Amino acid sequence: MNAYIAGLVVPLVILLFRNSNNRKRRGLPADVGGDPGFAVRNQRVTSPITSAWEGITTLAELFERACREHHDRLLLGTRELISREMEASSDGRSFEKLHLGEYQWVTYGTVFESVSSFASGLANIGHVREERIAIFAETREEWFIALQACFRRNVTVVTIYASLGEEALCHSLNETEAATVICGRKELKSLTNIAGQLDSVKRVICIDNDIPSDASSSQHGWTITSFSDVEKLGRENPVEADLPLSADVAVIMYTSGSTGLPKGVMLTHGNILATVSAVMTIVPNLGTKDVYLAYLPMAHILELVAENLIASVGGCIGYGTPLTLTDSSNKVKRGTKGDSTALMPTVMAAVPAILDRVREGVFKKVNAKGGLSKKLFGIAYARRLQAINGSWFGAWGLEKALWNFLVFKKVQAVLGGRIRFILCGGAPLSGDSQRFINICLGAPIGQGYGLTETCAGGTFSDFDDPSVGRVGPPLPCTYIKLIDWPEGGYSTTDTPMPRGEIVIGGPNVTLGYFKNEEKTRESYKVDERGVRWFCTGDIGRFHADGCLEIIDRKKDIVKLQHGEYVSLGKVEAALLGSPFVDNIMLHADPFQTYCVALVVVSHPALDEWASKQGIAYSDLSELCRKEETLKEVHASLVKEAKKARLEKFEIPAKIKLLSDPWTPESGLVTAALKIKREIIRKTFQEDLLKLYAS
Ligand SMILES: *[C@@H]1O[C@H](CO)[C@@H](O)[C@H](O)[C@H]1NC(C)=O
Ligand SMILES: *[C@@H]1O[C@H](CO)[C@@H](O)[C@H](O)[C@H]1NC(C)=O
Ligand SMILES: *[C@@H]1O[C@H](CO)[C@@H](O)[C@H](O)[C@H]1NC(C)=O
Ligand SMILES: CC(=O)N[C@H]1CO[C@H](CO)[C@@H](O)[C@@H]1O
Repeated sequence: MNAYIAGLVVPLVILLFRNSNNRKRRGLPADVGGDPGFAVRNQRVTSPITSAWEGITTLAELFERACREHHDRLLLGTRELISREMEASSDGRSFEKLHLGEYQWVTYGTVFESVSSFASGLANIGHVREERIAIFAETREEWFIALQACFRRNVTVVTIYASLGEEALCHSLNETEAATVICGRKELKSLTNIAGQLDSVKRVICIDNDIPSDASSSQHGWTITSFSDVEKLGRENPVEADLPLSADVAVIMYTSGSTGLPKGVMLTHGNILATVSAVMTIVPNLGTKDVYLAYLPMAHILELVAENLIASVGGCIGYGTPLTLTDSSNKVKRGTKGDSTALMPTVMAAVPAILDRVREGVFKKVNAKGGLSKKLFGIAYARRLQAINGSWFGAWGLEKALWNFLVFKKVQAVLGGRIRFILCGGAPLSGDSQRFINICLGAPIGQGYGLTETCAGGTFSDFDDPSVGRVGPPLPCTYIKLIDWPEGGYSTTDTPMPRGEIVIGGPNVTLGYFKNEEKTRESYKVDERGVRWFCTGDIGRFHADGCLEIIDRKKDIVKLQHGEYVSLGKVEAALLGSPFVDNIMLHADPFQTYCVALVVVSHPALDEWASKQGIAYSDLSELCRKEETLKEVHASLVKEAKKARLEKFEIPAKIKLLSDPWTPESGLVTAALKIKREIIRKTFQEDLLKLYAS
């Protein structure tokens, strides 16, 4: 074939592919009951699926079946701890570094024995099945075993984030009257601190064997047993399983909401099974060859679903932590392996904040190297971006192999080099980060949209969909409906796409909030056909191919004094593009005519600017107070706002610069790093008032 013909044919093929790709319908209109609106279902199913396995209706049955089928395969792996060391940094503070060894594996058969023994042990130590068990621990092997053991005894598990504050911890234990708490040594300390306020807790099971003596004091009113002792007790005195039904509540999951005390969402076995079944149909060829790196909190619905999914198909789960994820992670002893290089996973789950961090880290490294490697990376990245833009066709072929070999192999090695799929959820992922993962890791991202209230079920993007910024068609277990929201100016008759509040229906929609009927009635509805619907408060629009895009959030829209609507989330997303901004919260007061913003500055960017300007400063907070800094950052925000074509009233007229980052520990952002508006507003109340007064 001569070059001329090739020059004609190749674009033609691409064009055809592009069109077929664009035309591929992923979601179809659905006939549903309830409030009128624009409803869509997944093209794979005619009505929502409830289970992908015949005769399986609960997670307990699913796990038992998998253990029978994959008896001798490896299921759970944990790294051996070789040593803990303290390392001093240059400023005199010392940090703990871990030296971790290889993964030590146990088979499905062995895990099933542990689960059965632990379940029997629970009965032996006096836990009756009507009582609830709270698991308050970091993601680890024992978490999974305890969860499955509770399922086998039809005990409802209360899940609590290990990073949750004491007030919220007390509230969730108290509200659910948890009788037994399973925790690690570190969490035991928080528990001991609030022991006086816990009336219901009778037993504590500590996962670590070295139980601190002050925790076992009899005055706390609880008995304390180690995890291994409970298992041993059960092995010696086996008790029959007491299996649940599909409609029984498997988990009460406390979500670290952005406002007030956390709410417990009741998830039935049927709910979680529906989501697990649906996600299974989305990830291509999921099976016994897959290795999953588990490090997100198990108290997050995404992780809970992912681990149950992997364990149902015969894959293996290796445990890690966010602080030991890669060779260069904070807690990894220099010269030793991070979790991902030790495990070499094929599948990972991630929240956008983590992928953003990976992306920044890689770009920083490339920039620091400079010279030829930077140039080569730039060329390779641009070529790949062009190739996959709009067509997954460009994702394959010789050129990809070449660039992978020359440039991206090193990036892929950071996560072990074998990643073939990334599940992403918890918050919208930026188009840039999605592209980065597509290109540098050469792996598709399944981006999910869902809430704990819908058991993470909502939408999920198809692996062969190359577009960015969208969250895919409805999962095969859900209907997604848009309904008009006139006050916000969104309607299902809008052109070019129908827009409205997102309402999710189907078997994955949970029973509601535990002991909170009022809130449940506010957000959940059952239609005349018996389908449950959850009103998300998110605003979305449907593309022609049936894929959803999240465009706004109801609560985050404020009407200014002159009647203009400001969508806080939209504006923040645009302003985050400024290099000076690490985090930002826009504040709009309905009694004012303009917005203001709190800006957490990015230290490196500001530092670079200051040294270029020759501005001397002793600490960052001093630099943040300087008039010229304020001017520079504001100008940068205005630039970003113009780029995003924001209206004048949407641009913060005044800003306050903050030097301390917002972290989950400070309580200002959720564990998934979403900002907690109410809390931030309260914390910086005076600063906000001053901004309006000045
Ligand atoms: C499981 O436990 C719940 C709550 O204690 C109970 O209502 C339900 O009947 C139990 N299910 C079975 C199958 O016994
Ligand atoms: C816990 O519950 C008890 C009664 O059940 C109540 O007296 C106490 O105030 C509650 N504590 C908290 C912190 O909610
Ligand atoms: C990707 O495609 C879109 C439209 O198809 C175009 O507007 C955009 O400039 C392209 N980007 C790159 C980097 O090629
Ligand atoms: C628990 C629950 O909400 N179950 C419902 C799931 O959806 C089906 C129909 O899609 C209903 O019949 C169930 O009642």
